[in-house]
Amino acid sequence: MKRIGLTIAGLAGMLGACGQGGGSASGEEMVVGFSQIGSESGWRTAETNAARKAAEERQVDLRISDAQQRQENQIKAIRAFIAQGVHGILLAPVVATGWEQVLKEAKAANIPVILVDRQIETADPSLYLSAVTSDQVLEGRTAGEWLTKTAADRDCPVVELQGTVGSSPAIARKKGFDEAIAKSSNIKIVRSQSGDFTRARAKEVMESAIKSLGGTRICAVYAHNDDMMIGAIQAMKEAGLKPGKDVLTVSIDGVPDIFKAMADGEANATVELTPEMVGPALDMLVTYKKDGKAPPKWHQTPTKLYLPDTAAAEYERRKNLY
Ligand code: GZL
Repeated sequence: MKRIGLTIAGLAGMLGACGQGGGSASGEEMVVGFSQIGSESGWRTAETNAARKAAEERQVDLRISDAQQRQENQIKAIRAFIAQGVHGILLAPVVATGWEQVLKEAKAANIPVILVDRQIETADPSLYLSAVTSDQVLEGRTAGEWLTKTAADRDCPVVELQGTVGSSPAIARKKGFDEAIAKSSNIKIVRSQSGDFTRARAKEVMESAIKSLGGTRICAVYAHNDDMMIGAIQAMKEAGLKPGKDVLTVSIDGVPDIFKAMADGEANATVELTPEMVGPALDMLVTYKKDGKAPPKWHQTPTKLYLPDTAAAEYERRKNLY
């Protein structure tokens, strides 16, 4: 957990100044806890780096805890933030369920919680102030629509590499993709398995898919994030397949390495997800602490499809940002 030292008196003074909703809190007086999932992908690391930068720009004392993709670690971190009396908590929930109890404790402590990059399933939406996420169903639909257009002329068996089981992006990106291909009888998912959003696990899953599918030609791979696609590309090349040529690829995030793969002719499409999630969340918290006005329940970040024609330029533009 990244901590910046603060005297108890200093913190008490700030809490007094900020009070319940009103007070003079502005960025420089804010202490915010961020329960981050881990560092499972290039996108996640970029999100954490963007969070640090956003906090510095707003002079917010942001305390980031890395849960190593374990929900119990996130729950522990949230309880620690409550005990420290932070002004707000940001949560990137590794899975969509199991948050009610700890969010009730934050609510009882009058600490607003904002979800970033993933959603939770709850019957009580008052447990969080707002959510800063993309439309993850739209991401899956965008990927599926690209494939239905690109493979309209052929029978297309698809291998799907799902994200972390039970996470909102894995659920939503599958839903959107399935909806998009539903009307195209030539496109069939023949193998769908979780690669947990990591390159290493996805490579293993792709290796076993290639073996178990034997002679079945794989027409396309759909991965819920680019890092899993990079792992799958390595597996396909080691098996003598030509990703980007014989096997179509489409994935989500827009990390530099997928643009490099597209520029090298080894990938075909990516759906961009911005890593800038914490900046908008901090702005909401500062405004909420100042005037007590609740922000909209959802701050939607944009979704955009990228193809090989702009990949080389996009790679050059992004390679130092991540
Ligand atoms: C989606 C985010 C996902 C990314 C992956 O908003 O939660 O988690 O697509 C990351 O790269 O692991």
